[in-house]
Amino acid sequence: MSRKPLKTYNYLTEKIVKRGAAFLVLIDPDKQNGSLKSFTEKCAEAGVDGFLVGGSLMMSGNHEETIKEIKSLSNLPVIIFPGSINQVSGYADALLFISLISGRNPEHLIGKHVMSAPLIKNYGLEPISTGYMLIESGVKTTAEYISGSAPIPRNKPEIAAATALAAEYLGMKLVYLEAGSGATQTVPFEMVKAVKAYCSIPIITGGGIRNPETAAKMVESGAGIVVVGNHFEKVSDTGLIREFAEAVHSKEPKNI
Ligand code: 1GP
Repeated sequence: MSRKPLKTYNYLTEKIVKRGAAFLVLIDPDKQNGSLKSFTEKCAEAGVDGFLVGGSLMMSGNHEETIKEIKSLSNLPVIIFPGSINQVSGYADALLFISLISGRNPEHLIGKHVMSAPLIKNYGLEPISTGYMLIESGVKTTAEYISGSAPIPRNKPEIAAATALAAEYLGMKLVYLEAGSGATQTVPFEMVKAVKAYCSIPIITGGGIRNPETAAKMVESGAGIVVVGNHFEKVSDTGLIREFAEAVHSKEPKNI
């Protein structure tokens, strides 16, 4: 299988340039209680730019079947957000090749990558090199517990900025500021601003974003990609998803 290199990454950066930011919805195969078909269709209709699929654990959900089903229902890109090596699948468009740079656990900095790189190559999957930073959000998150790494304290934006700059200098393509799925507190806006002021690769952020106002403020603060997952597991009508998409898309589409 061969795909155009950086196709999905270029799609995302083009969204950032043309619409101000990109809006991704996270689908955790473990947390699918409603109809995936109807949810996927609602997202496509509401102006979502793509899907992240993954989770820290795989308790019951079928990761690959979920990817296949989303791909059969929409033309939007499906990007794997891997919680483990067995979430690598050739059916997706791309994969966030995440290195947990807020932590000091070598397995999550480079170990898992060595194991998964040949698989990614064999599948022809587009890896998007991503510096992944856990940000303290009030409670211990699954990612924090599983990875055995401490998050960046929320009152230390300068640590986040320096870490993001290191990611940029290492050649990473995105920097992910993560409060954790279902977090009670999102990544602080001040931290997003500090990272934006210091480094020039796009910022992706998520964790605990529950209303369009917060999503819009993330973009104003400098986020290029906003992710919502948990909130739509509870309420997911097309109108609400559209409000989020419009809040993230700070620029109107040009009718050329
Ligand atoms: C989690 O950033 C994502 O990895 C999304 O978080 O599920 O809280 O929206 P939520």
